[in-house]
Amino acid sequence: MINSLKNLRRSHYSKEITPELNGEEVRVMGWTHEIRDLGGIIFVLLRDRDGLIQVTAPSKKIESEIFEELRKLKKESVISVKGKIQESNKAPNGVELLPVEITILNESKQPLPLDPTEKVKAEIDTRLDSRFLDLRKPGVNGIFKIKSVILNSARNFFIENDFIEINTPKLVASATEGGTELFPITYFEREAFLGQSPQLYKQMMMSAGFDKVFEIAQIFRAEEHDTLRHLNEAISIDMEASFLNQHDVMEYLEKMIIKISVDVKEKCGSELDALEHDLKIPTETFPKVDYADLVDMVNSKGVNMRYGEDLSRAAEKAMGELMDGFYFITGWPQEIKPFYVLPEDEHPEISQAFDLMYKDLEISSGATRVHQYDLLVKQIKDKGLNPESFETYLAAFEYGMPPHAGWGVGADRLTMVLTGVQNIRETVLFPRDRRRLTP
Ligand code: AMO
Repeated sequence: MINSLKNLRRSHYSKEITPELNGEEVRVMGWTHEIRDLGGIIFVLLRDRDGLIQVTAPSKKIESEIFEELRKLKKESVISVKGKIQESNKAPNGVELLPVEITILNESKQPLPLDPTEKVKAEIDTRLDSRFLDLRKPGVNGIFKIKSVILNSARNFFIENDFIEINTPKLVASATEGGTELFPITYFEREAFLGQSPQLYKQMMMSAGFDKVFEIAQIFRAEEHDTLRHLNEAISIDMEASFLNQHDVMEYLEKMIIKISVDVKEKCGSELDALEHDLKIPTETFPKVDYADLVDMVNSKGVNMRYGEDLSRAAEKAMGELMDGFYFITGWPQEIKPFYVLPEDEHPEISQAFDLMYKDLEISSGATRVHQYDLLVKQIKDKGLNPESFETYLAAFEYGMPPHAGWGVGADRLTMVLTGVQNIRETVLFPRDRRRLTP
């Protein structure tokens, strides 16, 4: 029979039940992870958010009614078990529960589309189709506990450094990062787009006098490629700060990455163990590779790259073999960077933009921005864009825009680095890619 919750409440999570509580009575709630019926004794592994606890039911020691209830249990059903704690060197955490009351709160349909015990391994597509079951796996939900720590740690970093959290619109009228990667939508009688980046808004907040802002939010990119590093909906950690240049904000970026790594290592030991990931805390002062030198480095690995080209996948891989850990790429040619990037005063063909890489993966882009109206209009035109589409953005530059700089970090890519997973889809609850719009 399926029961409602009534006044039943959990007294402990599985991980809180330790041998020191021997003899005490507790109530746990969760899913039936595994059931082993040996005739005279039934073992049920109950799984909750944080782990497993074994319920041990010898027919001679418990009421026959409870024994029969346990015998009828199906995998992944939701149960509440009140039981007495006994030390046991054979059970997880060295403890088991002798049940005194069992309540079935829901039953799971059988057979399961996916095995949360991971005895049967599933392909990523099968896993994503039944993501709610996939997320019950301890290793998988560990990725999201780590992501939660990453996002919280980033937020704390900004607050500690006197930044103001902002929320900017995701329904927008024009492109920020170039026109090809936009998702068009119908906005009443007009066409609009999903925001690719808070770029223009975070810059306008500098004109608004907010001085230091950050935003953690979704970005939408209609990129066609189907890779292990691209999503069509990603999370970006963005910052922008006035009266600073690229070097100042690179320092912020480095400090934030180190703080996040320390927090994850400190708070997510068991999750990292489950992922078998040995997280190394990066040391201060990430190496800086000048773009011109990078071209030589890439060519030295037998990958053809000409000055003025963006990094191809082969070039990224070559760099991944040469660089261990985080490093910046600086001194990019102005021509391949967006219109809002400020060129060097003395060498206008070189930009004041940088990327942060982890081995072969781009984690972040940033720059000192153009804050001069005329130069900005010129650069918009040089990119073949129409300044009229940027009218309301440009207005912010006509009435006292301070010099400023900023960056955006791909939170999902950063999660890949800190968890060691190879496919970006692993780091998103319900990923959106070229082929996937559900669940
Ligand atoms: P950029 O376009 O380089 O820069 O994006 C910044 C970072 O966001 C992540 N990212 C993605 N992650 C997964 N899937 C995608 N399709 C995807 N696209 C981007 C990457 C990338 O480094 N406005 C600038 C930032 C700035 O200058 O402040 C921008 O958006 O990790």
